[in-house]
Amino acid sequence: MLYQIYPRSFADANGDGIGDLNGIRERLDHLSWLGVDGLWLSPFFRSPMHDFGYDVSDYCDVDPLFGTLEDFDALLAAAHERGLRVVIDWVPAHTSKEHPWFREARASRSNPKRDWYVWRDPGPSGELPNNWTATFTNGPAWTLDESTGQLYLHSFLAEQPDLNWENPEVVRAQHEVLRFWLDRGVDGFRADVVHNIGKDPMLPDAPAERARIPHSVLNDVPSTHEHLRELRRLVDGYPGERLLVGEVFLLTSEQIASYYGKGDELHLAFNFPPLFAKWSAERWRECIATAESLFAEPHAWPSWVLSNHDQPRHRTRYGSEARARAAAVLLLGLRGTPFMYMGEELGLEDAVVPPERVVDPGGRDGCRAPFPWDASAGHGWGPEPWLPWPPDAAARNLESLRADPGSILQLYRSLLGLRHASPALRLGDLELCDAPTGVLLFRRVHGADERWVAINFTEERVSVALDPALAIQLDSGGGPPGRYRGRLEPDQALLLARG
Ligand code: TEU
Ligand code: CA
Repeated sequence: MLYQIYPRSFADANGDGIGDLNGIRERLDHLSWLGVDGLWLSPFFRSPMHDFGYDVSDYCDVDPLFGTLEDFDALLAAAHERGLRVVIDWVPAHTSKEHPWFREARASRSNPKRDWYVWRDPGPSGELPNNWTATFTNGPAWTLDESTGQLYLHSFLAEQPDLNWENPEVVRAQHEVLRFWLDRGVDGFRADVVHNIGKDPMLPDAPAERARIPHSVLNDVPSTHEHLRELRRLVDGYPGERLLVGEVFLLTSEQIASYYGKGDELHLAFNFPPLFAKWSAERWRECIATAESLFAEPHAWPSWVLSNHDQPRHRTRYGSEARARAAAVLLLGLRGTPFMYMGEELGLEDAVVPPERVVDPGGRDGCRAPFPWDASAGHGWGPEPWLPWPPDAAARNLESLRADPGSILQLYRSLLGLRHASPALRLGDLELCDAPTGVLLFRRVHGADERWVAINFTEERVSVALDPALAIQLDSGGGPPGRYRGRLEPDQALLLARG
């Protein structure tokens, strides 16, 4: 289980209202107590913050808002002391407009770094090179650089020019970035929109029916796979286990699966279709069957994610705490590597952000609300944090939920403990089993260890016959372990074992 931290919103050590690296270090006990295996930190690098750190102006330094390199080293050491892995974000496909590489590139057409980015001449009447659209604005993915008279490509904001990975110097420079952090001791990288590093050299128009879809979601070319094989060799060349998990933001699981190569590209790729699946047994059954067929060993391994810093939280999407609790059993019962997003363990909903406080160009502020640590007015933060609190923070905060044995927080902790102790849950095969409409039932087996997960996605009580030798180990609804009574309550999930 990897736990995603969005540094701005986790914990603020110096009291400026913005989370920082020292804040994370001071709160590591929470993560050890919860039972996660490692952290993934969203970007904390130098950045003008047009995309809140996904616009990097120096890959090898910490933004002063978050601290210093020494603070990072201290965080890494403290995490490792507790046996927690640390995976950091790496944004290979674009830099900030303020990165020295781009400043040089735009200085003149003949600058040696010109070709580190993607430039084209406008047509005679200012026509654009193609119909690609940028994420967030849905405007053109091209912006004119007035002083040199050429257009540069940006799959995201105009402040985020795309790098040209066709240029071997760019590849070398990005490899150096990875070495810098691997040498410092990080356990791996979450590679941001990594499918977007390669580009079709012809830069062809997107098909007319897809012209309005941001091009970053369509870009899927062979050259990227060559780059990934090199990156995999680089990462695997380091001692210990280092992880390369890629954000492959493409439309289908089939496309995503191809980024594992033959076991020689990404170790893991986020499988996003389930993140967009609605609360439905039938839909989830399909997602699991697809993952079982596509992310098969030895070359691949599934990953599961319900929430992150880009999408409305699943507690908000699914619409109730009962469902969020059942979803926790689902997430931690599946075969593969689960990811959870900070605050998921509190059952946080998205904050309601009034228009005057919206700051993200993609409108993703709601899921980035600060983490409430305690019941006090400041919830463990000094002054007002950079975004409003999630709903109900007076009751829904770490301190209050720790004191409540029936809370969703305690449910997550129990589940993580059970998963750690069970080879079937961590490593076992998964078998989808027949179940009544609206119910998802699967079995996990590893050697003599066997677990069952049963989830009722409906609003009705449903009778489900199970092997009488099975007993409840954990009930998402908070009921006691022990005898299974032949039925599931609405939105209830059970973890069962031979008892
Ligand atoms: O996200 C990639 C991406 O495609 C999403 O931005 C998605 O299109 C959007 O969130 C839909 O709401 C990654 C990062 O996770 C995101 O935070 C960055 O903004 C983006 O890349 C650019 O680096
Ligand atoms: Ca701070």
